[in-house]
Amino acid sequence: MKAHLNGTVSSDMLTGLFAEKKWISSKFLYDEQGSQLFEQITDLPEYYQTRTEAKILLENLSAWKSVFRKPAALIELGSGSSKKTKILLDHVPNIESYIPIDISEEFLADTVTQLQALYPGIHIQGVSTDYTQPFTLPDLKGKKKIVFFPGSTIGNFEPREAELFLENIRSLLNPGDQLILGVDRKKDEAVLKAAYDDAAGVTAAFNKNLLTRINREHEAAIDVDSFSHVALYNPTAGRIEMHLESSREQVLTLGGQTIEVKKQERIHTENSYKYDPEDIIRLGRASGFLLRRVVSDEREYFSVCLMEVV
Ligand code: AVJ
Repeated sequence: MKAHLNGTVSSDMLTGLFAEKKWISSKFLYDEQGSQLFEQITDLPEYYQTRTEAKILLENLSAWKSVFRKPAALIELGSGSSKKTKILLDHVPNIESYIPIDISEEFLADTVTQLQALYPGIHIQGVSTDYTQPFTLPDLKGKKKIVFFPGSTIGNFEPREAELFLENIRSLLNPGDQLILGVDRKKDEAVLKAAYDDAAGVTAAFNKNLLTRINREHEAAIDVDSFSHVALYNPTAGRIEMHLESSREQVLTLGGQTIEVKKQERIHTENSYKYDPEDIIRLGRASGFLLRRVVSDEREYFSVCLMEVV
């Protein structure tokens, strides 16, 4: 039984629930509630990623200044509220244009208005698109391009997808253009696990919100409390995995179709790959970038990588 072959259940979100190994794509974590929960995650004591990256950006201004030695355009993938970008906009001269790219059109328009008022000297032009799909940039008049992809978002791609994605970004650039890429490093398993299974249960709520979303958008009646949040480190793959584990045997009803779930069966909901410099070198080689510099915090929990188009 294939969900998408049947007129009643045709959503991308549900396809994986009919598979042998059940899964839901992590891109569905970010509805309004999920985006708010993710914002809360970034403030958790266990979730070191966001504050570590911000600290790296703020404490290594000379590195970013040298990237913008010549006037250039800054292009951000998945800009959101552009919180981290403000560190660059505030301290780095020579950013002539800023192109925030985000899927949420409304949110992007608000951000552009606010930023333009804050930075009247920078030409700001938002592009509302799903940047994981091929897209085009506005005409930047031959200006040097610097792509900013912070937040370790690259970790949500499968390794092969990450290569194809960066190859696609590479196709928008010219030799000498650069990529500033934020990645979460491989590290002690306990540190990683705590970051994805916090004491306050915010990450658990973020994960379970997927089921709440399915209930709302597909008139399902999944008992959300019968699933628990599982976060584990898969050392072979070098990734954190999130799953939803059923505490009992049950049958889910979705748009007239049923799905049997065994006791302790898991639905795989996210992979978050961790990258060490050697992994970044490999990723760059496969996609047309040379790793020029790795800037990290003192514990080497997180790295901001400077990569150049070859
Ligand atoms: C937004 C993909 C970087 O993988 O760390 C946080 C998402 N998932 N807690 C990450 C997430 C669970 C986050 N990224």
